[in-house]
Formats: sequence, C-alpha cells, structure tokens
Amino acid sequence: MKLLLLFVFVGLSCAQYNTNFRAGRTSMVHLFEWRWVDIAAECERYLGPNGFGGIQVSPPNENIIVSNPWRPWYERYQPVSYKLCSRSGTEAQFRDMVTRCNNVGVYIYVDAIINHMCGSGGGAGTHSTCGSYFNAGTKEFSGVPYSSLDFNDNKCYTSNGEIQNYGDVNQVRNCRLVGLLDLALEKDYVRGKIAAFLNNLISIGVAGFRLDAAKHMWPGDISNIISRLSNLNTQWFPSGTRPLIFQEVIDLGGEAISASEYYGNGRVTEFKYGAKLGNVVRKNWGEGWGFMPSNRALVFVDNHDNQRGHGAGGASILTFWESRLYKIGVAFMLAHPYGVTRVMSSYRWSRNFVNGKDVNDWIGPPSNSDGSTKNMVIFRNTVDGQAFTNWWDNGGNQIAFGRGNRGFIVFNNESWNMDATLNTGLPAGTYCDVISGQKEGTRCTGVQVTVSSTGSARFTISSSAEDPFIAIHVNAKL
Ligand code: AAO
Repeated sequence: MKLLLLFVFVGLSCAQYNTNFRAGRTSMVHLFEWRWVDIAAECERYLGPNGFGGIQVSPPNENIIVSNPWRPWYERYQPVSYKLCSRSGTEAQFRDMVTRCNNVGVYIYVDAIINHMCGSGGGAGTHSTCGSYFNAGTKEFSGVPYSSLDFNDNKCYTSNGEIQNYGDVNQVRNCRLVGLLDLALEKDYVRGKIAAFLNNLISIGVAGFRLDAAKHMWPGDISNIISRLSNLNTQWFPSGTRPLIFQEVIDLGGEAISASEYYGNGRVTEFKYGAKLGNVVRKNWGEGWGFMPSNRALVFVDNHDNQRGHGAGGASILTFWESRLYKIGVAFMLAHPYGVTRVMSSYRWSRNFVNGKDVNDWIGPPSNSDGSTKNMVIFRNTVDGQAFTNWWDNGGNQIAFGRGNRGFIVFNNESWNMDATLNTGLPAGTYCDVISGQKEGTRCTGVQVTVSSTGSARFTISSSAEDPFIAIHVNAKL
C-alpha cells in the first residue's frame, strides 16, 4: 500500500515536467526541418543505438506556402490548419515515424504552434501544404475551421495591432507577434480545437510538446489547454503518463513577463543558458548566471532561431559555424547535470552578411544534416543522477569536473598545451576517451587514460586539437 501511494505521488509530482524518456536516457535532439522518412531511419540506425531519449520535430501541421522569399524555413511557423501534411511529409509518414522511433525507445516531441495562425498579409487561396482554403484578410481558415471571431484583435490596443512594447504584458499576449494572426485562446471553441489537434498527436504516440511563443499566451490559457490533454498512448507508455510540456519563453531579464509565470504549466526553455555558456567558452567569464531551477529548465547551446540571428541571444550564441567552440559548448552542456538537454541538428546554408546582418537567414532546408555528439549523449546517460564533483581549473580556461564516480571531463580552451594530473573520482583502471574515439571490444580507438588507485589521472591536451577536450566514463573502461 505504501509503495502504491509512493507511485501515485511520484506520478503526480512529475507530471508534465517529466521527459518520459526510456529509463537510462537523458537527452533529446532537435531534427530541424528533417523529413519524417529520414527521421524514422535515423531512429533505427543511429539515435536508438546511441542512447538518445527523444527528438523535437518541426511543426507537422499544415502551413502557408510562402513564395517570397521562396519557401523559407519559417513558413512552418504560420499554421493554416491542424491537418498533418507539411514539407516533412504526409500523415502516413508521420505515423510510421512515430511508431518506428517509439519502438526503439526514441520518443517524439512536437513543435506546437498554437498561439497564432499565418501572417495577416498571407493573402487568400489554397497556397497551403494540404491545400486547405484560407483567407488571412478575413481571418477564415476552412481547414479548422476558424473565423474572425476566433482571433484577439478586439483586445489589442496598439495602433497597428502589433506588439510594440515588450514591457506591456497585455500587448505581448493580445497583440500580433510579427504580424501573425493571434488566436483568442480564452475561447472554449479555440481551446477545444487546439486540444483536439494535440490529442490527435498523442493518440498517434507523441510524448510531448514544445509550445511555440508561449510568452505570447496567458499562462492560464495554456493551463486550460493542458488540462484537456489525454494521457500518453499506452502502447508505449505506462497508463496515466502525462505529455512533457516545454514552453518557449525568452526571458533574458528586463521584460514585463518572466519565465517563472510558466513553471506551473511545465518546463521552460532557458535562453540564458546558451548565451552565458557562449560567453564562457569565448572566455568572457561573467557575473552570476541566475538560471531557473534545474527541474524546470530545458537547455540548449543554440536553437533554430538564434542559430541564424532570429530570436534571442545575439552574438554570444555558439553554432556549428564555429565548430571547435561549438563542440566544447555541447560537450560541457551534456557533461553538466543542469536541466533537460537538447542538442541541435540543422542544415548549412550560404551566409551573406550585409551591414552585419545575414540576409540569407530565411533559407529553407536541403534534406541533409550535420553534427555528431553521440558519445557525449551516452556519457550523460551514464552519469545521470550523479553529483557535480571534483571541479578543477587552472585559474583560466582549462577546466575539469566529474560526475560522482561515473564520469570525468577535461577541457583545454587555452592557447597553450595542457599537461595536468587531476583527481577524477573514478575507480582505478584504463578508460577510453569518448571524444577522440571510443571503447571497441577490449581496446580504445582513441586516447587512453589511466586512473590510479587514488583516482588521479594525467591528461595531456594539445592547444591545437580540433576537439580540445577528453571525456571518460565507467561504461568506456577496459
Ligand atoms: C515571418 C517574417 C516576418 C513576418 C511574419 C508574418 O520574418 O517579417 O512579419 O513572417 O508574415 C519564425 C521567424 C519569424 C517569422 C515567423 C513566421 O523567426 O521571422 O516571421 O517564424 O513565419 C519573439 C518571440 C518568440 C519567437 C521569436 C522569433 O517571443 O516566441 O520572436 N520564437 C518562436 C519561434 C520562431 C517563430 C515564432 C516564434 C513564430 O521559435 O521560429 O518565428 O511562430 C526579444 C523578446 C523575445 C522576442 C525577440 C525577437 O528578445 O524578448 O520574446 O522573441 O525579441 O523579437 C536581446 C534581448 C532579448 C530580445 C533580443 C532580440 O537578446 O535580451 O530579450 O535581444 O531583440
């Protein structure tokens, strides 16, 4: 009986904060603009075997087709209906992906665009990804259906209907974000349509949602919609499991709305993390970090916006364009215990800077990807739940830390070579560095590290290494 009560309590207390990852898995990857057929194959071939817990996928529902500029990535942030056809694929392909990924323990988290529909200048017709008729001028969306009664314009008091001042809570939540038609989420009808959309995804087997533009929705409206959501599909999840909710709220401080207003609904994207981490890796050590509580945070080095100069974070954000620093940042994040971690898999585009701004920031996807962090994801799984221990630094940019007696990581971000003997906290033995290689059978394919009976080990890292860090853990011990 006691045991039963404990379970009930744990179930309730975790609720929408729980990632629902399969036991032993800790991280998700954002497969930005990937196609469903490619993701299904990626789950089976790579993400499952390499310990990934989940995937944030691009919005699966019908969106406007933007032709000027030609088919930018961001058209998917302009919904036309909740039918499941998009550039990533058809509904059948989406269902097949969810089934195949779930079967190998990699769960799907949908980027849900529920704050708004398309931009007010989107025109009228069937230039939408499933061919549904809409008229942005009269606010008619036949595929849902929504009419002009379902939007917020009557509550917005700015001269042009736009958010003009982020210091005014009412504007941020009742007016249009960059011209996007703002849904009236206090209406029972609208709440019902959104909940039906999300519940359809849950029934297919989806494990949770990123709520796009959550700052632009009233926390109480979000809470009502969450209360209408079903438990996850029991084909893959224990009965009574709630979907993970993580809300996109950009809070770098200094605005009227703070991230903490959303903690009651679920986790929140911690944008300070990538900004501060970027500063640290760029060697601009700064003031106290002031992050939200770890059990409320979803963290990332970069996201699809700030990777290309949209959203928040500015120049300090690390991206694949600076691969060496980027890998340091991603490895640090995955080794450190804070938050639920999300790595990024996007695509390369040709940049063109005009007056310091990339005028190619709109370019849409090819069908390939880049980026590999598989061994650090396994590191994070291996050290999950272990304390942050054995911190060491040289007073500058050589740092090291451990995770209990399960893992240890060392970074040399100085312009000179590192040679240091450090206390790792690990059991004695020979360990394979999982950055330069890995353990294969009875040998290491890269650097080997010998930990003595007192737990100390010598680390040498060249300042010219492309990956100037070494990571060892107990599952890569010979
Ligand atoms: C496109 C066109 C527009 C056109 C519109 C409609 O670009 O010109 O008007 O269509 O036709 C994405 C793209 C948009 C695109 C949109 C729709 O990024 O360019 O518009 O799809 O296709 C705010 C929101 C945040 C949002 C972010 C981009 O709060 O929710 O803007 N992110 C999500 C998605 C994003 C998507 C949308 C929302 C819309 O991730 O991909 O847009 O679905 C401040 C505020 C932030 C605010 C930023 C940017 O940040 O705090 O809340 O984010 O400004 O406006 C310092 C400050 C920091 C500040 C930052 C930037 O870092 O510390 O607080 O500077 O000023």
